[in-house]
Formats: sequence, structure tokens, C-alpha cells
Amino acid sequence: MTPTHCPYCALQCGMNLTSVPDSSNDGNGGGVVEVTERADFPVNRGALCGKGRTAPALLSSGVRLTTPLIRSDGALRPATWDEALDRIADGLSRTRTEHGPDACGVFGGGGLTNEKAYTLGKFARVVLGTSQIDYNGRFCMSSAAAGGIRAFGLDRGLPFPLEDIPKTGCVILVGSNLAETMPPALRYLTELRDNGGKLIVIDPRRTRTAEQADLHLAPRPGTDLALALGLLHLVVAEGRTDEAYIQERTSGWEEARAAAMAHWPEYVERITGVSVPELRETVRMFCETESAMVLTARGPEQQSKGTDTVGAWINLCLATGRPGRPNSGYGCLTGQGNGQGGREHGQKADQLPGYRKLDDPAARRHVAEVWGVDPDSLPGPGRSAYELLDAMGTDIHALLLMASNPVVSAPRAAHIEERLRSLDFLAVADVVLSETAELADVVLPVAQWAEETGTTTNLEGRVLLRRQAITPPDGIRSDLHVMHELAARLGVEKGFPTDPEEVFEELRRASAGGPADYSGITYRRLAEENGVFWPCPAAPTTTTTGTGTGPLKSAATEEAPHTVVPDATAANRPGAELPVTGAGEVHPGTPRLFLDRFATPDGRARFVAVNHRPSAEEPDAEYPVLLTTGRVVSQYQSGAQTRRVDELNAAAPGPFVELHPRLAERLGAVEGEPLAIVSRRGRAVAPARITTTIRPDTVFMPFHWPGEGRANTLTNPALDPISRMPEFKTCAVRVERAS
Ligand SMILES: Nc1nc2c(c(=O)[nH]1)N[C@H]1C(S)=C(S)[C@@H](COP(=O)(O)OP(=O)(O)OC[C@H]3O[C@@H](n4cnc5c(=O)[nH]c(N)nc54)[C@H](O)[C@@H]3O)O[C@H]1N2
Ligand SMILES: Nc1nc2c(c(=O)[nH]1)N[C@H]1C(S)=C(S)[C@@H](COP(=O)(O)OP(=O)(O)OC[C@H]3O[C@@H](n4cnc5c(=O)[nH]c(N)nc54)[C@H](O)[C@@H]3O)O[C@H]1N2
Ligand code: SF4
Ligand SMILES: [Mo]
Repeated sequence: MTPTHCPYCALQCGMNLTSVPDSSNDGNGGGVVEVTERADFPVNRGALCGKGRTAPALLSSGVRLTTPLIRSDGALRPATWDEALDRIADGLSRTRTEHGPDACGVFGGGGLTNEKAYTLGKFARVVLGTSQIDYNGRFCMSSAAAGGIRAFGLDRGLPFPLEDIPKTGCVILVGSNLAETMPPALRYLTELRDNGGKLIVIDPRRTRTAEQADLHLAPRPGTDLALALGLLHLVVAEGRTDEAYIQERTSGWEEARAAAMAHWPEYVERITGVSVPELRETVRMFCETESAMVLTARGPEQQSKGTDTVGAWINLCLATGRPGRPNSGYGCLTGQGNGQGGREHGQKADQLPGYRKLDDPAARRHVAEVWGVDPDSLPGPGRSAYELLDAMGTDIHALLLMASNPVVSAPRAAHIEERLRSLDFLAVADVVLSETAELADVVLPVAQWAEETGTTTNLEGRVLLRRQAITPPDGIRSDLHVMHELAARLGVEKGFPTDPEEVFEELRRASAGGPADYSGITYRRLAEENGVFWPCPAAPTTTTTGTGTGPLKSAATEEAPHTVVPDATAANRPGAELPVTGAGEVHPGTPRLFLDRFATPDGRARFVAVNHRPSAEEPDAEYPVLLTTGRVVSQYQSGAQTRRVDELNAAAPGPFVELHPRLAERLGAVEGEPLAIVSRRGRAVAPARITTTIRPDTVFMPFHWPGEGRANTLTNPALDPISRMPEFKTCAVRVERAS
């Protein structure tokens, strides 16, 4: 029996895997495992959703890739590993010679372990010398990350463990459908209410999560910014601000206050559709308790104003004295399995490991020394995910893609699919033949969760050890092996180990002294403890000022100037011996951030003066309806994995469009009838699902399917100016009967 963690979402539920005899007898090697309860892991205490429970189905050879594939005469054909790797090395080096290093793009994923994400970032900068690397996390929590850094100087999704939720007085949950996207976490909200705490859910749909709420507000999609400003207006008008906290722990209040005061409740009601009494009731519930939290997810974040929207919710928390107080504050519910760690160690366009910035000379020196290269050889920041994909076929001629399926998940997907086809060379490493892998020149079949060891960092900032339970089938190799072999073929023999623990040891040194400091974390510790929260420096430092708060380092925003943080201790110098468990003092990790100070240069949280603005595309006569998109419980993301699991397909067999009976009546549409949804980007067709749980001016589509029902054929790639997040959650459409 092997204790490990789920391959899917950011909750990273603990589970045990037990080997059972392989009944398929396909002679392909590999093993089969069964999932059993692992009650000792505190986050899920044994509970799993259907995706986690059925995850082993993907280990069987019937649904996965088992051999490398190379395109010849238009079709993908089986090849040896040497042929496939040679072909990729050739494609990349030819592109580099003909068009320069920046013509090679790299695209990663938040499902990759820390070791893989770290190695991918290093591979791009050291082996390819390209600045053109980004990843699908840009489509996920990047607005919350940018908002968190702007306000607090640091981005860790939740600055407190989930176990604090039941202890707070009130939670405002903004645009999260937790009951479907992280089912075992619903328990924390149930316990909150059992303890007498209040739950307010803000979602244009009355979701399974909203059904649990004491108060459900259903704003028009894309208006959360105005909503938060209206609430802050009322907080001020009703004299509910925490003046002492504002004075002691924040800066920028006057400007933020003035901006909020321009958002009168009646004006906000007109924009959002949320009534003034509902706004007042929200303020009352949020303010009349000693502790309170705001948690956001993709609803308010996947907007072309996502960063400012997050800023407005943080302003509300700061004005009422919440962040850094017990069981209180602002948090973002990160999404992918390693959505948190995947954004810390260098696969992001502007970033170096440890959440350092590529344009910071001290950070470049530190990481270059760990990597054994000249700091001047490191490229600068590159393009964001959508911009990188959009540049394929023009500036980007070859792409190496690992752990994402943009043909289904990118905004304006038909255009992105066409851009992928226009590449000179595309290589994809995946577990299955995804819709994106189908377009590749070379496909590499890689190992997955149960077949390899690695660390992930869950939505709480808790670093975890995902242990190998079985050996992969013959013919399968790991992502680390792929990068090792490609590096060697491109002339870099050293620095790309295939052993995950060896990579982690280097990651510790590279992250030492950075905002996301992992230097005090070892595999041994992770095996003994139920995870360790970063920052966790190699040894306790004297700058720690209070219980639970580590020596916080600032991560500069795209716009704020970067603070150069000199390495404080000898142990933080690259190459220095790092202590392991048992070797003297050990830093306990940092479950709770900001208790004494924020990670800004002056230790104060920064208010940001923000104002409401419309979505990039508002409804008009031609496209009169709002489309929003999201998830269902039984499918995961682009569906590449979960559409291959029978039990999940039976529960969620295909796309649909959710609409209100009033809209259906206007169209003359009936339940189950195919509807055409048309936007300025394209047309999709999906059966009608008529329900009173959605606003009459809005339709909803899940984005898990390719083909005719692909929601992303419709979505708008308008980007947030700071986070570069596309507007997945709002665009204007026309709905018609398809027949
Ligand atoms: N079953 C399942 N679970 C998953 C995933 C999955 O694909 N499937 N993916 C994982 C990942 S990577 C992520 S990022 C998380 C996402 O987790 P969530 O953020 O919970 O998921 P979504 O369904 O994208 O969006 C949440 C809600 O936002 C609402 N919404 C839409 N527009 C707006 C708006 O303008 N304002 C507000 N306030 N709400 C709005 C939608 O109606 C939806 O109910 O889930 C993770 N867990
Ligand atoms: N319309 C709309 N679009 C959205 C969203 C939305 O709410 N609405 N949400 C966005 C969000 S939040 C996200 S996170 C993205 C996600 O969208 P994608 O990036 O497409 O995510 P996945 O479907 O998880 O793709 C992961 C791929 O990697 C493979 N894989 C899994 N593990 C490994 C591994 O260890 N190594 C390798 N090499 N491959 C692996 C899987 O088989 C799969 O093919 O979608 C975004 N797109
Ligand atoms: S909630 Fe997330 S981590 Fe937990 S079992 Fe489901 S998919 Fe896996
Ligand atoms: Mo995500």
C-alpha cells in the first residue's frame, strides 16, 4: 500500500494505492492499482470525489499512449524513443538556427510536479535559450496571483489552511462552485455553518454550492468589480471600517476609499442586478462577526478585469481589518493539481524559481549560479500563454508542449487550433492522445502520477510528496527523462537529472531566499509530515517576528518595483550544504501568512484604487445574451483524461447549454433540443438544458469537450492588462435553434 495524492485538482486529496494483479494480461508490463481511503491526510480525511476514485482507470493500456508517435505521410505512426527524441531535437535546433532561439516556444501545465515545472523552465532558458515559455496556469489563477502580489507582496493562493474556514464567522465565496470542483472541501463550509458561521455565495447560477448558502447573490457575469466596490461603499457609509487596522497595517486607503465612494448602491444594483437590500445584508453579515473571509475562484478572476476585481475584494477585506488576523482574510482557491507550485518555479514567462522575477538582476545572479551559467545568458521575460499561442506560425515556429490541451481549453480555440497547425514543428508529451497531441509531429508517451514520484503544492501552499506506487509499462518514460535526453541531444550533458529527488535538491537551492522558499523542505520531511507549508527556509531565521509567520519575501508585481532581497544566511547561498531533518534546527513551515507583517517593502498591505469597467464584450442587438463557462463535477478540464473513464462519461456524457425557461420560451426551444450558440469567434452546437437556476440574460456551457460543442470556439481572448488572463467567463452570444 502506498500513501499518495490524487492526480487531478489542487485539493490534492490523500489516497492509498494498493497493487492488484493485472487481469488484462496484455503482456505490456505495468501494474494496476486500487484506490483506498487514506484517513490520515487532514485536507480530505479520506473523502474523494468520483474523479479521484476512478483515477486508476487511466493507467490501463487501453486508453493511454504506449509508444512514441511520429508523423509521416500525414499520419502519426509508432516509432522508437530514439527516433522520436532525435526528431524533436532536430526540429528545435533547426528552428533555432533558421529563426533564432525565440522562435522555439515551450508550453507547460499546472498539472506538472514541482520538479517537472522547474526543469521545464530551466530547459527553456538554458538549453533552448528562449524567452518564449508560459503555461496553462495563466488561464487559471493568474488574476488572483497578480492581485495578491499587488496588495500583499506575495502570492500564495490561501494564506491559511482550509481548517481555518469552519472557525471563521462569515465566508463570502465569489465565483466558486466548490461542491462540484472540490467536493471533499464542501465539508469545511458545512462545518462553518454547523458552527454558526454564515456563508454567502456569489454566482450568476444557483449552483450546488449556492444551495448551501445563507445568502446567494446572482450578479450579471462580469460585474463582480462593481459589486465589491458597492459593498465597500456601504461599509464606509455605515461606519463599519476598522480604522486602527487601516492606520497600522495598510497604505493607500484614501484613494481606494474615494474610488469606492463613487459606486453608489443604486448604481451598483443597476450594473450587477443585485438589489440594494441584498448588498446591505451582505455587509451586515460580513461585518458583524469577529472574523471573516473572502474566497475567490475562477468566476470573478477569468475576466479582462480579473486583477482589479480581486483588488476590490481585497480592499473590502482590508477596510474591515481581516487579512493577517486569526481565521480571516482573502484567499484564492487555486485549481490544478500543482496549480500553486506550478506557478512558483519558472515555467511562467516572467519568472525564475522560488517565485523570483526574471528581470531582477539579483534573482538572475542567484539562479544562474545554481544552474552554472552566465546570468547574461538568461533570456528576459516572454509572452503570456494566449499571446504565445497566438504567435505560433508567425514568430513562434516550433513548440514543445507538456501537460496541456489548448485545442479544447484555450480561448478562441478554433483560431488557436489553426495556429497550432501552422507551426513548422510541434512536439507533445502526454499520457493520452489529446486533441492537441493529434496535431503534433512527434508525440511522447509519458508516465503519470502513480508511476513516478514528485512533489506538488496544494491550494493551501502545502508541499506534498506524491509517491510512486507502480512501475510504468514498457515503452513509457518520464517527463524528466524526456528533458534529460533532449538536453543531451541539444548539447547540454549536465544539469537535467532524471531522478526527481535530485531535481528537488537543486530546486531547494534555487528557491532559497526567494519568496517561495523551499530550501528547508526535503523528501524525508515530506514523507514524515503531512506536507510542509512554504515559505520554509533551510533554518529558522532571526527575522521571524511571530508565531506561524516566516521571513516573508516580496514578489514584485508586473507594475510595482521589485525589492531586491539579499540572501540573509550562509545556508541560502547557492551550493551551500542545506540541513535536513534531524540535523539541528528545522523551520516548521508557514501555515499562516501575514500575521505580523505583509510581504511588501514597508510591511503594509496596499489598497488599490480601482473602478468599475464593462467587460471587453457587452451584449448588443446582434449578440444579446451573455455566455459564461465553467465545469461539471465528473469531467476535468479539457476532458483529455476524464473523457477516457467510463464511469465519468456515463455521469457527464457530453456538452450542453444551460438556459433559463424564459429565454427558452422566447426561442421556442425545448429541453434536450440542439441549440446553436454564436459569438464573434464562431459557432457551437449543444443540447439545451433548461433550468431556473440561471439568470435569464445568461447561458452557461462547460468547456470539457472538443468538436461541435466546444465552448471555447466562442470565448473572447480579451486579456487582463496585468495578469494577461483571457475573458473566459464573459462574452456576448446569440442563441438559436440549431435545426
Ligand atoms: N470537476 C472538476 N473539478 C475541477 C476542475 C474541473 O475541470 N472539473 N478543474 C480544476 C481547476 S484547474 C480549477 S481552476 C477549479 C475551478 O473551480 P471553480 O472556479 O469552482 O470552477 P468554474 O466552474 O470554472 O467556475 C465557478 C463558478 O463561477 C461562476 N461564474 C461564472 N461567471 C461568473 C462571474 O462573472 N462572476 C461570478 N461571481 N461567478 C461567475 C460559474 O457559474 C461557476 O459556477 O476547479 C478544479 N476542479
Ligand atoms: N471556456 C473555458 N476555458 C477554460 C477554463 C474555463 O473556465 N472556461 N478554465 C481554464 C483553466 S482554469 C485551466 S487550468 C485550463 C486547463 O486546460 P488544459 O491545460 O487543457 O488542462 P488539462 O485538460 O488538464 O490538460 C492536461 C493535459 O496534460 C496531460 N497530462 C496529465 N499529467 C501529465 C504529466 O505529468 N505530464 C504530461 N506531459 N502530461 C500530463 C493530460 O493527459 C492532458 O492531456 O483550461 C482553461 N480553459
Ligand atoms: S477533489 Fe480533487 S484532489 Fe480530491 S479526489 Fe477529487 S479531483 Fe482528486
Ligand atoms: Mo484552472
